[in-house]
Order: sequence, then C-alpha cells, then structure tokens
Amino acid sequence: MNAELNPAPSKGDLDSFWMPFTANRQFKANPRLLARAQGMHYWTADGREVLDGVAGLWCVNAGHGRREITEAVTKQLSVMEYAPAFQMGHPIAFELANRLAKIAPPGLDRIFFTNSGSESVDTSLKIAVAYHRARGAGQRTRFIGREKGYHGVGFGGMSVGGMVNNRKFFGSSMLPGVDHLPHTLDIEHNAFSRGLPQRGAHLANELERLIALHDASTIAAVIVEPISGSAGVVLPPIGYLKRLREICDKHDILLIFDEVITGFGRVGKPFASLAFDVTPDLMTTAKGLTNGAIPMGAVFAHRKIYDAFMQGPENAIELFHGYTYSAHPVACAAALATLDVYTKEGLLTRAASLSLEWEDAMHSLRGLPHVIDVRNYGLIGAVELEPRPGKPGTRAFEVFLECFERGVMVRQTGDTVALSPPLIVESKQIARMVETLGDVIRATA
Ligand code: PXG
Repeated sequence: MNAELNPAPSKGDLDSFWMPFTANRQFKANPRLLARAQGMHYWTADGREVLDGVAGLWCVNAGHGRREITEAVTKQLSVMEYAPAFQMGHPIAFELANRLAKIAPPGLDRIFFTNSGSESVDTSLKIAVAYHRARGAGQRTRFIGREKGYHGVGFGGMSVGGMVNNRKFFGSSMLPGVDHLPHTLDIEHNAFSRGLPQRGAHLANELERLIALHDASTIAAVIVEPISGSAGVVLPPIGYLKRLREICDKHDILLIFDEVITGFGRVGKPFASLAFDVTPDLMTTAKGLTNGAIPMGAVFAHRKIYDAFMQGPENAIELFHGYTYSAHPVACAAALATLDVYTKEGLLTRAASLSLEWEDAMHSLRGLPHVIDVRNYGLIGAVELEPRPGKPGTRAFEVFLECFERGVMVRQTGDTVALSPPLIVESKQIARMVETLGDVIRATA
C-alpha cells in the first residue's frame, strides 16, 4: 500500500480523536503514527521500519497484510456486505461456527458471535446467569473474578476485572455481587520461573473461602484469564487452573476462561484450555479470530449450556441477546480466511516449537539493571522492572518509548514490558527484539 493513501495528519489535526487507553497529551505532543504494515513490520508515517513485538495488540497472529484475508474480505464486500443474524442466517456464519467447533476444547461447540473481547465477556456473563435461570437456579447471579484480571471495558467486564485503574474512575458503577480471587503473581517466590511457576496452586483454594462466604447457591460463574495479559503477563501456577475447575464442579458453578489473548495459537495450542488440559464451560475469544483485520469476537459455549436453553415453545427466542453485527458476513469471511492461513502454516501450534528459544531469549534479560522478574509461556514474554520510588510505571513507559525509537514495538503496563510477537516470527527477529529491549533497559536509569 502506498503511504500517500494515508497522509500523516499535522499536529493541529490530532485534536479531535480522543484516543483510547492513551496519554493523549503526551502522544499529541510526540505522535507515534503508524502508516503501513506488512509481515512482521509496521512503517511509521515518516517511513521508519518498526518490528512488531506485540502483534498489533496481541491480535495479528499471522502477521500483517495477509493477502488471503484481504481477498476474502474484498470478495465478501462485493457479494453481500451485510446481512442480519436475528431470525435470519447466512451460510458463512454457519460455516465459521462449524470450523471453530472443530478446534474448540472438548464439548465447547456452540458458538455465539460478538464484535470484540469486551462483548464476548459480557455475553458470557449473561449466558451464565440465564443458564442457571433456565435450570431453575435463578438466584445464581454472582460472579467471581480475580485481582489483576482484564476482561475488557463493558460494565460486566470491568466489574469482574481486577485492574485498579480500569475500575477506580468509575466509582461504584459496577455490577453488584461480584467478588475477586487473589491474583497469582508472587515475585518473591517465583521470580524468573521458566514457564509456569511452581508455587501458588493453593491460591485456587481461596475460591472455597469465597463460596463459604456467599454460598454456592448465589454464584453463577468464575471468570479468569488462563494467562493474564494486560496486567503484565501473570501465569497460572502449576495445578492452579485444575483446582479451580474441581472447585467449580463441586459447587455447580460455571467456569469461564477469557481467551481473548491466549486463543488462536498464542500459547502453542489453539487455546490455552488445551495447553493446560482444563476445559471451561464457556470461553471468550476475539483478536486472533480474524487476525485483527475486522473486529469480531466469539463465545464458545459447552453444548450442555446451549441445550439448557433449547426448551419451551419452539417459536420462542431462547436467548434475548445479540448484536446488529453478530456474525457480520465480512467478519465471518475474514475469520474463515484467517483460519485457513493458520491451518496452512501450522500457526496454531507454531508457538510450541519456538517456546524454548523464546524462553532462552527472554531470560537472557535476567541480571540487567532494575529487572526483577522475567516471565514467559508460549510466545508471550514479560520483563518486570523495579518501579522508580514514587513514580510507578515511568521506567517501563520510557523503555516502551525508546524501543519504539529504536524500531521495536513492545507493550507497557505498569512497570512491566510485555512481548507477544506475531506467530510467524523468525529467530533473527526474536533476537533483535530482545537485544533492543536489553539495550534500552541498560540505557534507562
Ligand atoms: N479480555 C481479555 C483477556 C483481553 O485481553 C479483552 C477481554 C477486551 O477485548 P476488546 O476487544 O474489547 O478490547 C481483552 C483486551 C494490552 C491490551 O496491551 C490488551 C487488550 C486490549 C488492549 C491492550 O495488554 N486486551
């Protein structure tokens, strides 16, 4: 694509766009404008090449500018740009659901389409409550989330989420009846673990305590990310997720895995649920579903949940929920083409074959100034920096800015720098990312 198709705005032109999750004034004083992307790289508006260490925002798993996806989207736009999915259907929506069902964790073969991770999360929470009601347990309305959890920005996702800045500005405008498990980040005991940390499975037993407090009969679902991404890559201790599953089963509570980040190959299997061999009842996805090309999300529901709704008169709507753009034909076309690329290139499992190399590369940062932890799993990595006294987050933010100056895009959250490259990444690119990050950490006081 020619960069001239997207002329760079001048500084005065930056005022109207209220940017999401952005330091607007800092950005608009020193804009970082991306104009073009191909493969593992972005190019800035002034023509600099930037290696993409974060797959856009954890979504461009097959790399940028995939011709197959572009062609599928273009074709679908000319055949039928939109069709409603309420009381109507179109063939590729069913085709996509069938394809997803084939790679789903066991039993999770009923697919509800949304347009984002946030919508997937809110959809899964609503399905959980309505499921219990359909079974005569309408008093089960509580949710249990987890500290440091990120489940998007809808009121539901915000309420079960556990990142303080995403909550505190919105006061008590939360869902009532939500409680939180403790997070599993334990740098004191688990720093520099390679892969999953040894210590911390016992933290799942805290769920028993919350159940004792609220009574199981009031709880609809527990929602966790198998690996927390946004909070700075928090890994599940060995045995932790299995224990959560056991406790949920014992008390008839649904377990929701939020796989918006971990889904579609990020951890070396199609889903983290398969990598960790723990099957949830509901699974939320988005991002990698369409390689980030067109917004789309999907909730995978266990067949038993779907079946519980399929009662009553046959002409009655079973679930009063959905979006104008649920199963949008263009998004379906993008997702089908994306799945083709993933399959053809083995991308849903490629992270597994790279994970040891990735782990070694990430852990080569151990010992650098201010590095207090390195975490990795699949093609996810994080470096935790010691916060500057009284100025949390500033050190990692500077690292992020300087990496970008040196041509590598990373993500910063708090004092963590996270990496999650497209799954097509090559060895030399892994080396370049980690070397640049190391140089920048050394140069940042
Ligand atoms: N759940 C999880 C686990 C996510 O990571 C969402 C839900 C919400 O998805 P949408 O599509 O509504 O944004 C997410 C989103 C980061 C970062 O850098 C992560 C996300 C979004 C933006 C930045 O960690 N995850």
